[in-house]
Amino acid sequence: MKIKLAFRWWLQNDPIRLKYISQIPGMHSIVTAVYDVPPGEVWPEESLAEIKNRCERRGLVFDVVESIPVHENIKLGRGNVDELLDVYCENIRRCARAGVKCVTYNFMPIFDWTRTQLDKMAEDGSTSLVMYWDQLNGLDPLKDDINLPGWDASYTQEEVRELFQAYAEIGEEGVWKNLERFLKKVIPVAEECGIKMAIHPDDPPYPIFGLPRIITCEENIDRMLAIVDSPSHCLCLCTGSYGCAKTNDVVAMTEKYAAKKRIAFMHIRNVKILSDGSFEECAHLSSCGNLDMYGIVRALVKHDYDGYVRPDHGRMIWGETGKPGYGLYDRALGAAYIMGLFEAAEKELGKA
Ligand code: DNO
Repeated sequence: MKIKLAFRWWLQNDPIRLKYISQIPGMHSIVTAVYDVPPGEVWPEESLAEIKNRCERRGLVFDVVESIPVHENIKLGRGNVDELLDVYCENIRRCARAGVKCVTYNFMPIFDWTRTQLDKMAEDGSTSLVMYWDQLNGLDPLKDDINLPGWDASYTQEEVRELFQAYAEIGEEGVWKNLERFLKKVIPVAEECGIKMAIHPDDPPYPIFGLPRIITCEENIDRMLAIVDSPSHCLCLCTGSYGCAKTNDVVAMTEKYAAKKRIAFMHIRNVKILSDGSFEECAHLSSCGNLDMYGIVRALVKHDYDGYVRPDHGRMIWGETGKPGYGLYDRALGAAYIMGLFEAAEKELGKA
């Protein structure tokens, strides 16, 4: 098998032991980051070395970082951007020295993913993350206090309002311009030190509260990839994020970018879209949601994908408690299922 199976682990904040992760069949890589340094600051090399050593003691490899966060001033193109870009590049170099091969990041304004509830209970008693439009509609970020679960609580509501205004002023084209500046500076450094940068899509891939979101669909991915032509300029193709917009054909997108060798990291999970466009995260099996999981894996195998794959968000099952979306049990089931799909696709395509 060419792919490297990976698992996200939250260091000291994770109740899951590395030993248990290493017991998942086929597990290879740990995906993590230095989480105790704020965006815009340099990561201590000792922290990276410690992660590497801890993983190695369990027979795992620390070679994927998720994420080096992009400071808001870079996305807004204001203030000390040049200094922040230098710090970003320095972090890439330090990761490379610690053995990292792939760095995930995103260019989402203000917040990472958006959900309205992190523990929605399904009929079988499992819980998962959901986004329901009726819980978002009617909220005005410039007037109301917005405290969605999972959103960065370090901002005051006043700061959030100021950021919303700043993004409204620059709009989508402003974000594109700032992404271009970021890529032109960062990708050559990554290429030089043998790291693939993997951009995570906006999750969900459409505007939330009018915030400009640009990594959303095939057309925009093409525009983004054309900014810098480098084998280090890649996608983190998150099936569940792209997949919660019905207009995205995730199998076709996987096929296209795998053929171009522009996928470095696959986040594989399924998602169930409801009639009003709301969505629920569900178990990994194709039959549980809207995505054709075999189709996605088959497209990867067809183009000899040899990058990283991780089971993405799982449900909470079997009474497990912990970080929503990041329990051990359902993600381990996801990993086993994904490996099964790879084995089947390799046999079907004569690549076993
Ligand atoms: C959600 C994750 C994202 C992802 C970042 C990458 O659980 O998929 O938070 O790590 O967007 O920068």
